Amino acid sequence: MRVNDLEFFNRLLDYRNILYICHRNADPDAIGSAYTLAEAIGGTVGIVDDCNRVAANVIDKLNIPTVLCPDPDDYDMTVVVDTSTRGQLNDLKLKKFCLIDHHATTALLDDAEFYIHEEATSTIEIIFRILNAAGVPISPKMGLAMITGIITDTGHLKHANASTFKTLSGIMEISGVDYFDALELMAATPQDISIRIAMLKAAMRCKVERVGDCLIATTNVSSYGGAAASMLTNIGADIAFVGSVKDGNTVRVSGRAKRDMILSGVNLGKLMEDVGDKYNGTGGGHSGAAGIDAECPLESLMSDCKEYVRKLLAGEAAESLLCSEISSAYPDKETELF
Ligand SMILES: [Mn+2]
Repeated sequence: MRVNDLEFFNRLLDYRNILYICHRNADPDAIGSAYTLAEAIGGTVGIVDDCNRVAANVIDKLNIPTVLCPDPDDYDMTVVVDTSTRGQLNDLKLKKFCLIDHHATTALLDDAEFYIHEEATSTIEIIFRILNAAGVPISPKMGLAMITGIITDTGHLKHANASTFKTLSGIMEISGVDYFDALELMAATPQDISIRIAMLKAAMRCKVERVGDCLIATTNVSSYGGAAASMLTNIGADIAFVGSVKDGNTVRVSGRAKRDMILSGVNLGKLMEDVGDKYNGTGGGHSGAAGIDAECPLESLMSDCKEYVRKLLAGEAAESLLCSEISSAYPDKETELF
């Protein structure tokens, strides 16, 4: 059931022991959302496996207490934050849960006790509204975590809209945090040599296909697929798909598309959802940044993604695939949602 901002807050007050769970490879939007709610209402920040580099740095610098691989059975209520598929929670068994999310599509609404789901440039933006509605003060630590989440989810504000800036300004006013302090916190994020190696390998293995004026780049890496796909669109690809073989039989494809592609009708979130369905996998995300996890040969998944784009560009796509909303096309562009 969709609830309004204040109702979301008030309902959570009924529970004593709440788990706020972030998607795997948690980013600052997920961590900031979970932490802010935990500070405002009480509860535990849970991480399903790992955090990305910037989020790990935020947790470290702000001393945010987190629990790794929590069991939802140990809590009265689980709040799923910034997450649109069960796959992003590593298929964690959820007992009673509610959801707060800003991704274009989400597969979790039906089973949620209650939820707020709407497109915004970050989940933090929705959380800020909730705190305002409930009259909860924002501490400097909460403010820093929130601002970091907004900056990363908007690709360093490249994809920010009027509401993003209003939220940022509100957070700074209420928490007293300087924008500079948030930038400092992020600048302290250590550069990891393994990411740089992955980017170079992705570039070496890259194949390019031209369809009309569109360049589709495909490659594979064992990790940092999302960052590799972003890199390929930054160096010239219009659309990039990066495959990774995960543990066991699971494979993952991360996709990124340039803004022009989205304006001409490409919606990677929908593409990943449709291709994921075919393989009983989980796919989804934003129009410009999305991913799939499935148990199937990586080659088939990659070639289906490419084939889907070819058809889309040839005008065979249904109207429903067209993306009209550009504002939340890349919330996680600079981080690695998938
Ligand atoms: Mn997000």
